[in-house]
Amino acid sequence: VEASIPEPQREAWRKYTPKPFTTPEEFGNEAVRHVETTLARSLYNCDETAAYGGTALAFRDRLVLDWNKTQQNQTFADQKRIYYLSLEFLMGRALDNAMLNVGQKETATKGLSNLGFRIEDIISQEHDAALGNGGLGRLAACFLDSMASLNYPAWGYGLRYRYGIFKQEIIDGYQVEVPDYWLDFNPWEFQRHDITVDIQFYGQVNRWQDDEGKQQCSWEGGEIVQAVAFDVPIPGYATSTCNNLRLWGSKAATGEFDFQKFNSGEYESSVADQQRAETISAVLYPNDNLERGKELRLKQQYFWCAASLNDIVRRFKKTGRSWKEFPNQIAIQLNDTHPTLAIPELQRILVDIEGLEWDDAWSIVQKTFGYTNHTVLPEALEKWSVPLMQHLLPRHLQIIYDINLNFLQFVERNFPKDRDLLGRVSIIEESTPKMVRMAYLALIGSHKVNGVAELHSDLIRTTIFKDFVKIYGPDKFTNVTNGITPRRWLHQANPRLSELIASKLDGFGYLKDLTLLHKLEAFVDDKEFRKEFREIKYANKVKLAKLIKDTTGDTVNPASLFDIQVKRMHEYKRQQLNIFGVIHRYLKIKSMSDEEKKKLVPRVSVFGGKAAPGYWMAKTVIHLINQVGKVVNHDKDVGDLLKVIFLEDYNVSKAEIICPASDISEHISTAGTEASGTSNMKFCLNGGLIIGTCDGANIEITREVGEDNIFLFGNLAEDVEDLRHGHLYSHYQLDPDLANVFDTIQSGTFGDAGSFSALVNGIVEHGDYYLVSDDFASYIKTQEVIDEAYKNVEEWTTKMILTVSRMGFFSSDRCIDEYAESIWNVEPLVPKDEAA
Ligand code: OX2
Repeated sequence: VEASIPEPQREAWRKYTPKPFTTPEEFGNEAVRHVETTLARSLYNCDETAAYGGTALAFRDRLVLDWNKTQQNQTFADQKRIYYLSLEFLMGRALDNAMLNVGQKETATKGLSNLGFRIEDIISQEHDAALGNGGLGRLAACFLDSMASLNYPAWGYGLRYRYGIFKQEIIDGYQVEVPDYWLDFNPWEFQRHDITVDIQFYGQVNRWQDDEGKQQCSWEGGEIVQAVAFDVPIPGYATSTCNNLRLWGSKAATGEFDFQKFNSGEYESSVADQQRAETISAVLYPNDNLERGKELRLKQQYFWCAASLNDIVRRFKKTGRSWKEFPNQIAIQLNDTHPTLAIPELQRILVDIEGLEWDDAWSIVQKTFGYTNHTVLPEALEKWSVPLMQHLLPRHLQIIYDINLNFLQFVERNFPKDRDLLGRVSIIEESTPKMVRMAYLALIGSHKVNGVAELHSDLIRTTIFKDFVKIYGPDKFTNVTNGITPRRWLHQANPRLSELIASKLDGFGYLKDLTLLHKLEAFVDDKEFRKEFREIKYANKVKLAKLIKDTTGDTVNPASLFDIQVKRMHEYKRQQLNIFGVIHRYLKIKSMSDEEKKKLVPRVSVFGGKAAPGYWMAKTVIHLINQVGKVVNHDKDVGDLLKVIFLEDYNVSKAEIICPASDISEHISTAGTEASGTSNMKFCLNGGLIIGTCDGANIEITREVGEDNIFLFGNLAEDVEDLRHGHLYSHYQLDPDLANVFDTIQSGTFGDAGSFSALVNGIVEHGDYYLVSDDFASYIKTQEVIDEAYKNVEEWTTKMILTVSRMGFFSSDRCIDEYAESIWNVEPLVPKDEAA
């Protein structure tokens, strides 16, 4: 109260308050002022970097005004809020998104042009915010955009990594990792020097009885690290709602402890403490769908969960409500199991610090949390060793054991005759060492568990969480099929298509209700529309061809069929199947007559994606793709008929160029392994067709676009287990075309055969876990169907248009409304001046 301007002076404040720019001149004023004052650069020293800085700061000012207002409104309204906890937010660039969301891109384009700059050049100065690995982190970013656009009161909580996902360079055909230091100029964050939380690690637990004979616990000693808040504004599209993403950075605590050290002359060791504390938020772990049990990772997880919960609880306590209202005010969503420690942490706060009874606290905890599972791959399911947890978080381990005890007693009461069940569902795995199963803890501590596509949600109910469906009943489990934000993935990435659609649909309303796209079907026979649609696709391919030229030096013909697979490199995603198919095509071309060649559709096979630095097999596949490219791209017999491109350093801003430029994209995981996939949606939304397996969201995409508009192949998830079993217990006959591909690799055509022997042997001798050999023939056949279909330009155009018009379901807006309704029980808070 004391910190606010007194009533009589508020009129003056309102008069002085900055007004948002609306004309190119006003924008120019702001941008130049920032270049000259904030950045201290002059007319004679303003390059594109400085112009980016001025532009970003001008837009930041705009966002901040909305942001302040939104936060104030949300505090006054005092209704239920969403807290989305994610270790990854793969945001990409912010400027273009900010300009489009506040509806001032044209203003800035003109203003910059007056100053002699092209807006594309300015936008591309920005460093990607790459605080994520792949789909999981990008999903979190799309959700932030949707929550703000739909006016949900929501905050994201994450870590402020100093180094995001590494930059990938390809040197001599091999991946080389380069650190991604992205913070030297980041105008989008605000350090909140006043918002810090002390986070404790190690130490021991003391138990005693208080005067009333009640058991008390306290966690003492150990070391303290300070969490500092950095806030990032998240503007909604066509609304003044601007939400907050709070990222925690780590610092040494500035308590007495350090001060003493410092004064007693231990300068060096206190600096060392500082550095040790800062390593907690130093680097994003570069693994996608893989957990490696590193102590520093567990420290990151606790650091971030504890800081976020402290913040959430502090805000709740200011409202003066009683604890049992906590779940009516707060929904916390766990993005995979990475934030699971938030569950025992909230229980600890409520019981040890706030003095609630265990059962009352536990009921609050369960009602507050929801857990989203993103994978069934065993190597990605998090487990932490009990001794490690005992050492780092002794009180939390006790709490986990107590949660487990109560849970197992509950199970025993309800299923008294099933002894094996207790061992199977225990949070503690009885191995050496014992392990804490984080997915079970997340599930038990939440009121809802969801998968991310229908097949995936069915799979978790029937495989990894089968016993829990029996224990809790089916209602605890639900599905929310993933989605993507059409603002970034259509409007921003493909402005011409977005414009064309708006011209047919009476404006851009469809960007806020993507189901309106269905109205495009009425134009499927409109000649002019079809022609423009094709021209746009072609222009996007020209743009990608330029990116390929600039980064690899290779020339590709935009009239070719562009066949694209971009995603993290992983055996389950089967880039190896794709490159074996490419080799097969190469061999076929080599054996063709000139007459036969004339009938062939020229193809460009584009790959992109990072391999985890320690994932040797994934790196081998990158190497093979590059080696195949070297041979094929310079083979005179082949010419334009086939080009093989590996685009280095695939990231969000490259995806914005790539997704609009595909004819076909590949989503070819072994059935049952890809929980959803989200790039499949991005490609379709931009008029690209899909070759894919019956996996993840491909199945629902098929349901929406119709079987005629997608190219499916391969075995079904239900048959995978038997097929694997078959490989292990009998010798199988390799498809002759695949055998031929392997012979070619082994003959040294693509360089040292030895480099690729593990890849080939994994399939030929070691059980072919990902069923490449089982799906190869149908993959090749389907690629031939695609070649034929592509020759028929008219039919292909129809498929493209129908696909786009049927993608309405896959907006992340639809997903967020589903979460809000079925999991969070939260309503939007529409800004006053926007209420209908
Ligand atoms: C990914 C899944 O692999 C992908 O299928 C899904 O689309 C994405 O999450 C968003 O739900 N790490 N990354 C994922 O899961 C995990 C674990």
